[in-house]
Amino acid sequence: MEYLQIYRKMLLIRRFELRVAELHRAGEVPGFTHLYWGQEAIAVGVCHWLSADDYVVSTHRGHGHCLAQGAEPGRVLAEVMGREAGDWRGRGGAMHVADFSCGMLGANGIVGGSLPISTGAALACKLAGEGNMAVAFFGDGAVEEGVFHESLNLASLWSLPLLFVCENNEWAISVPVSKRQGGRGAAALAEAHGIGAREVDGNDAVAVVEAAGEMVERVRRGRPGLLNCQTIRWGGHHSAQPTRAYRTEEDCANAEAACPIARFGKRLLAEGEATEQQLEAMSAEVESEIDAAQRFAQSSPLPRAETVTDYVYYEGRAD
Ligand SMILES: Cc1ncc(C[n+]2csc(CCOP(=O)(O)OP(=O)(O)O)c2C)c(N)n1
Repeated sequence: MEYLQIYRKMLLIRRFELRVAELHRAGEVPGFTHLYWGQEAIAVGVCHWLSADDYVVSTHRGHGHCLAQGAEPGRVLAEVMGREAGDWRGRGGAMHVADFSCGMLGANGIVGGSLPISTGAALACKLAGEGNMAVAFFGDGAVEEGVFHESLNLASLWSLPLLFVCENNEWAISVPVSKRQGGRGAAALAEAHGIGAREVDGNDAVAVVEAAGEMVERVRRGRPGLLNCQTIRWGGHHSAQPTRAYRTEEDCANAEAACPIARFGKRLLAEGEATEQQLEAMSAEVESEIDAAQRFAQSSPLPRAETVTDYVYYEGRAD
């Protein structure tokens, strides 16, 4: 039953992203947006162990983390579409989706930006002493930044309740990881800082759930951890980028063949956890949830031009 809920959430993220891509092509999403499709098992598998009292900090590819942590699809879509009903009244857009009510502190346009923010959030958790924790999602590109080491060092030194989750999808824009990193990757670097790490197949939902469960347990006991999730980026770096310019047909086909949802669905059927009819019914249900989210977002106005700087700059003083 739990696995069915996990499958449903992965499907929700996939359908959400497919709809965002459609809306982007129709000119309804300002700028461009980085889609999370193909990586759903990671966000859902990790957030499965969190509550709204924990903190999640995300990347530029953040819609999936938001939905996995329990944000309302209509509000997330409204923000992506720049509408007033979004959490930041449409001023933040796709790269700043967030929902503080469920502990989702936000997506982030700065590569590696989730690392220091989550370190601060984890320090706050430790000082509060209430057993909550923080999670930093980041891509393999962030591993090449100095802030990765600074954050690992502080987490280790101060025994912070912080789980680092590297989503190694092989690419940073158009450069493969093999042309950017000389070492043995994020897990080996974490271990050098005294942080326990695990490698996991990020396209295998069950493996992610199990590995994340173990890690979350140790993190809540005050021992930071790192999960290095191997996955494959599905599309272009963002919704408007053609991939064929730098990826081979074979690489793109491999990515789609590794689909975590198809793989999980097959497993649920094989193990008798679900029937074809159940999965079909769930798929229809999720599709109507996305339709409702779109109606909600589209019924909300775009900000009026004269209000464009409202809520952007702080105008008062706290004291
Ligand atoms: C500090 C910083 N440097 C560079 C960029 C430009 N940039 C945006 S996304 C990206 C690649 C990120 O790759 P990765 O962290 O692996 O995440 P992925 O896009 O693969 O999910 C880069 C270099 C940025 N936004 N911030």
